[in-house]
Amino acid sequence: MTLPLSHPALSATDPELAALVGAEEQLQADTLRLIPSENYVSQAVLEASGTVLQNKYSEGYAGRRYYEGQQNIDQVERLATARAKALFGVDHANVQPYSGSPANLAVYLAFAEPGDTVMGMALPMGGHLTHGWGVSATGKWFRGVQYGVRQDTGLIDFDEVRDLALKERPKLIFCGGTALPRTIDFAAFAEIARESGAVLVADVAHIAGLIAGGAHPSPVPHADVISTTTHKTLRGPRGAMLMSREEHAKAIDKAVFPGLQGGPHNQTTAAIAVALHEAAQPSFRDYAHAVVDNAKALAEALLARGFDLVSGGTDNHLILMDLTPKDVPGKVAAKALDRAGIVVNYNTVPYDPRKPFDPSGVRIGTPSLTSRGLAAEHMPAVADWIDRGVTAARAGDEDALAAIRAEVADLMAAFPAPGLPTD
Ligand code: DSN
Repeated sequence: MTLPLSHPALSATDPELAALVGAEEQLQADTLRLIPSENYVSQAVLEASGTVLQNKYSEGYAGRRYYEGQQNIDQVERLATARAKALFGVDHANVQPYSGSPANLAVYLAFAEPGDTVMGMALPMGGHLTHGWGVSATGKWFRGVQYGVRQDTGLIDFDEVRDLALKERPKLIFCGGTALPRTIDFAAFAEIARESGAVLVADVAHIAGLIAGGAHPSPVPHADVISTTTHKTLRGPRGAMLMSREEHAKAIDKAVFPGLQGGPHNQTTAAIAVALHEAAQPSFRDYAHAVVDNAKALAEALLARGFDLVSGGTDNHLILMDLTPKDVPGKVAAKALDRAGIVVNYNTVPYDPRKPFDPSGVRIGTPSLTSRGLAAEHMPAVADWIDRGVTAARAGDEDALAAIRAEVADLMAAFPAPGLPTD
């Protein structure tokens, strides 16, 4: 289905750029987007993020700015902050971090000194770069020690985490990550952080929407600090938030501004406020539970087709597949699936013998397709396309990939994506 042309002012001023935006809209409409950290924002979030609020500088915090003319901006930020506090049940929220990595860097600035030991899950095990991984500033300026998952179960071994924490005495312990298909046991991490004298940081970027919708346990009251992006399952604009108990509020605010950032992106703050308002509605609870139901249904359908899933399945929105038994490298499969209109990302699996740029796995998730209204009954068809796509990747069968692409576009036409132009 061809989408109508949109963005008249942009088209008039810069047709070249407008054409690229139009092409991206068409791509997002036609394809099955399975990258677990992506989503479709609502039209309301999209509108809020494209407003004149971005014309305004507002270094500082509401009521304490370094520029005048904040009559409306202060209210926007207060609204976003109040909504974050109410939705997640926290004492304090800072909605200014530009994205997840700066948010996490602000946590280091608030609680640690360069050279201090910090602990997080190793990136190839499912952690995040900013949890002290070597190539990141957090691993260069701090001493990162890393835990993983057990090779036999794909699950975190809390005895190993405790032993490491008691031996290394890190200033910070990060829990959460980017490729974790299972429920995070915040209470277990909190106990270890208490025993070892560390600040516990729950990085819930991937699962913030599930937490808000009651489909994953909350890190409140276990974590000292909660870090999240706002654009994944939470379905807001690209941005981030830091939340904490009152005792840490000053340290966090000071670290974000003036410690790390200048003026907040007010148009993003506004769009975060809208997303938080949407996430507080009963329909968002349905959405969050549907994301998990769909992921479980998809995992079952993939297992039935002989796929090897890390940890044997999923509790959340995400599935990590090891394609070694299918005899196709993750990157080859991801690129073939892309040609078939199924957008995934290649990913390391725990104990991956291959390199991160050419790993054994593929990471998929259900936040986007659930936003379009696909339900558990559609997951066998999705698994079938993945299965046929991986088989075609192994065989180099471009005709089969093209056939899948047409079938995918056909189904997606029946499920219009939020925020994309309609007639
Ligand atoms: N890039 C994000 C993801 O895809 O999980 C993590 O920052």
